[in-house]
Amino acid sequence: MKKALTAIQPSGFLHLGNYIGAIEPAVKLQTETKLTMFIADYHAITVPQKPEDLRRNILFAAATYLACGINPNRTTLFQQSRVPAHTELAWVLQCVARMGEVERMIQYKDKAVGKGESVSVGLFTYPILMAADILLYNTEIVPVGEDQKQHVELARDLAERFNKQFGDTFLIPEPQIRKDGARIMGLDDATKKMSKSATSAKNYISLTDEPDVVRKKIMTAVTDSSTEIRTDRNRPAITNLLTIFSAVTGRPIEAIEIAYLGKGYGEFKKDLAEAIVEYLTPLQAKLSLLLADETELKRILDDGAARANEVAEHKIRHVRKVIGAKL
Ligand code: ATP
Ligand code: LTN
Repeated sequence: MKKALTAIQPSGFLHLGNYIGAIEPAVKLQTETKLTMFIADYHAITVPQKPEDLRRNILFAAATYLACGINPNRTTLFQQSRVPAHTELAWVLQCVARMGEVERMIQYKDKAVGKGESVSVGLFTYPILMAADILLYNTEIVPVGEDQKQHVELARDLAERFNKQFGDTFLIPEPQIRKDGARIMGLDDATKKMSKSATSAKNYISLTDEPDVVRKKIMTAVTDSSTEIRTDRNRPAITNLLTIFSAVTGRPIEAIEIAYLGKGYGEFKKDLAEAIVEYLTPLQAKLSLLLADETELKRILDDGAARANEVAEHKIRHVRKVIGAKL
C-alpha cells in the first residue's frame, strides 16, 4: 500500500472548502493507502494564537476528522507538537533550503501583504516545516487543496537536494489535487477561495453552521448574470455552487445540471441548502458527542503520537547520522 500524509491547521472552525478540498479526499484515501494525518498546531502558531483557543481548536480539529470518518485504528492521527522530530528535521532542512526558493512561496506573499516587518519569521519558514512533516514518514502521496501544491513541490526539491548531498534518505512525494473541488470559492465572491480568514461570514459555510444559517448563506450567495444552471469557466459562481452540490451529495455535476435544466436559481439554491443541511446534521451530532468526551479524544491522540514517533524517530536518527551529527 502506498503511504499518504495530510494535515490541517487547528486555526478555528473548518469550512466546506476544507472539507471538500482536504478532509473528504483523506477519508477516501484511508482505504487505498496507509494514511498519516495530523493536526498542525506548530503551523498554526505562525500567526498569534491565544493559548486557550489553540487548545480548544486542536481538540476540535481532531473531533472533526473523526466525525468526518477518519478511523483512528486504521489511520495514524496525532498532534504535530507531540512528535519532536518534525521541528528537528525542519531545522536541518532550513539549512538545505535557499532564501530564493522560499521567497517564491505565494502563500507567504499573500499572508504577509500589508503586515510589513511585523510578520513572524515562522510564517516565512513554515513551508520548510511542512516539508519536514511530509518527508519524515516516507510519504508518497500528499492530498491537499490547490493552494498547497507549491509547498509540496518545495518538499520535493528539498528531498532531492538532501539526497544528492547526503545519500538516499527521503522518498520524493507527489501532491494529489482533486479535479473538482480543489478550490471551493467564496460564496460572497466567487473569484477568491473560500477561506477562514475571510472578512465576512457570508464567504463560507462552517461545518458547524446551524441549518438556518446555511439556508441564509446559500440564498444570498452571489450568482452570475445568466440564469442557466450549468458549469462554465466564465461563470465561477454557479460552477462553484454546482461543485459544492456534487461534493455533499456524491452526485456527478452532469446529473445535477440535467436535473435543473430549465429551472431557476431559486429552486436550485433551495435544494442545495437542504442538501448541505442534510449532510451537516449527522456530522454535527457526531462532533458534539466526540467533543463531550475529551478523555477519549486525548487517548486517541496519545496513541497516534506514539505510533508516529516510532516512524519519525527512525528517520531523524538516520538524518543525524548522514549529516555527521551522530558520534
Ligand atoms: P486560510 O483561509 O486562513 O488560509 P484555509 O481555510 O485555507 O485557511 P487551511 O488550514 O490553510 O485552511 O487549509 C486546510 C486544507 O484545506 C488544505 O489542504 C487546503 O488546501 C484546503 N483548503 C482550504 N481552503 C480551501 C478551499 N477553498 N477549497 C479547497 N480546499 C481548501
Ligand atoms: N500547510 C497546510 C497544512 C499542513 C500540511 C502538512 C498539509 C501542514 N503540514 C503536510 C499536507 C502535508 C495547510 O493546510 N495550510
